[in-house]
Amino acid sequence: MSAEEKYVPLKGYSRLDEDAMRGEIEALRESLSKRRSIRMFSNDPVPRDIIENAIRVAGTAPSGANHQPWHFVAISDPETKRKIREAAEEEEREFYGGRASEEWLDALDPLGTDDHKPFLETAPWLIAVFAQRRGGEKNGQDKKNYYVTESVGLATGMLITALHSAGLGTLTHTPAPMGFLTEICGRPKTEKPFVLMVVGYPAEGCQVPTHALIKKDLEEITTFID
Ligand code: IYR
Repeated sequence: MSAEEKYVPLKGYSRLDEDAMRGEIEALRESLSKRRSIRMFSNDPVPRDIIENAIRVAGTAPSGANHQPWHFVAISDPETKRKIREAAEEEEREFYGGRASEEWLDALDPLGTDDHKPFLETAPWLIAVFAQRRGGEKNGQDKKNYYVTESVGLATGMLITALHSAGLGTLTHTPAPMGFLTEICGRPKTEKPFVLMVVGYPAEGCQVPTHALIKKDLEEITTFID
């Protein structure tokens, strides 16, 4: 690639004045501070184009060598959701019934979670996120991918942010192990299930654990060296 082809001017960037910067960040902080992981979903449908655009947002995430090592499987089909619920609950029965350490179960106690996952069928959408160990900047390539976990984590964070901005509730669900998703979603074995996002409107009377309201403040999470 010639030096002229290698770069293009940065487009669409405009510098904000400092008050506008403060306003934008405050508005985003205010909005995202209301985001909660929810486990009580309404079965009201969510139009597919909203899910598509949220995934487009996720697809803008930065990634190692721009290989975009992710694949999203968006599921609204009731039969597939039922299969996922069954497989997830089977894993969770083992998890809660002995596989998890006492320490882990103690940490989960304030969340009140158990092996029942009805939301996997109630919620209108499940989005299974897969991480690709190999790929490239274009589909069909077979190059090594880099910083796969970091990249897919960033894309998932942006997906959650996009869904929240549309007024949707999410749950970041990680039944372990998640191998069953590979088969149910028809993905290649070279991809690793990364997370299962549950997406929809909060149910009427939806409750969230008090524990999840505890947020560390700036001084606890930050060191400035300035
Ligand atoms: N996957 C289980 C257990 C679980 C683990 C963590 I770490 C959580 O933050 C929440 C749940 C479940 O979904 O119940």
